[in-house]
Amino acid sequence: VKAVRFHTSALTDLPTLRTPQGVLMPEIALAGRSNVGKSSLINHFLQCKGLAKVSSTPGKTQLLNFFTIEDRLALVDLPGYGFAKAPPEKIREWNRAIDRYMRERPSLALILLLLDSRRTPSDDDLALARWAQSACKPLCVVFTKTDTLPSSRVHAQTQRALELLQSASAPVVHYSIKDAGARARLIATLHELHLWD
Ligand SMILES: Nc1nc2c(ncn2[C@@H]2O[C@H](COP(=O)(O)OP(=O)(O)OP(=O)(O)O)[C@@H](O)[C@H]2O)c(=O)[nH]1
Ligand SMILES: [Mg+2]
Repeated sequence: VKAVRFHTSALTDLPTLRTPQGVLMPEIALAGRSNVGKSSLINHFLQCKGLAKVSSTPGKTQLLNFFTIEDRLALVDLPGYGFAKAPPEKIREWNRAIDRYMRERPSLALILLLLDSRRTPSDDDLALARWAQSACKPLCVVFTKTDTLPSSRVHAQTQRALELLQSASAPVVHYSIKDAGARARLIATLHELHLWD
């Protein structure tokens, strides 16, 4: 990946990103509970260590962070949901910002719903998947941290999660920042969705 840039952080007053031709830049948003690995995936996928701030403490990303790729595609790192160790007013503020972004962003081209391979999807995960389907927003399910499960268990575990999600038509990607093949799998999926040349 060439020419990767951090563009802006914002919670309200989101930037309007355009290509050099003046067209709205399509955006891929990374959503999922705190600590699932959204920021880590961005750094790994873009091969740019430290670009997105990562932490083992949930609640690291507190703003919507916009990253651009060659001025033609943007990745949006969202705050995590389900993080209870912040003041309730903060959590409400993040949730409102995520909600508004999802509903009102005309350039939102794809939601990557990140799920920890080891865990059962939360009510928030299920609600987001249901909403994406009812609002006809393109969704891709990304199972993260696959390296933390024995490979023999990854399939059964993620299959169970998919049954709960009931998003049969959504593409699925298995991702680990310790797996060099993960990038290529995600690129292939983005390619099929016409978001990657
Ligand atoms: N073993 C393993 N750990 C991972 C992987 N991806 C992320 N992690 C770890 O998970 C923790 C959380 O990663 P983040 O990328 O900060 O998670 P996030 O979803 O951005 O979290 P918030 O910003 O709080 O919403 C960090 O300690 C990462 O090192 C992975 O593929 N495998
Ligand atoms: Mg983060």
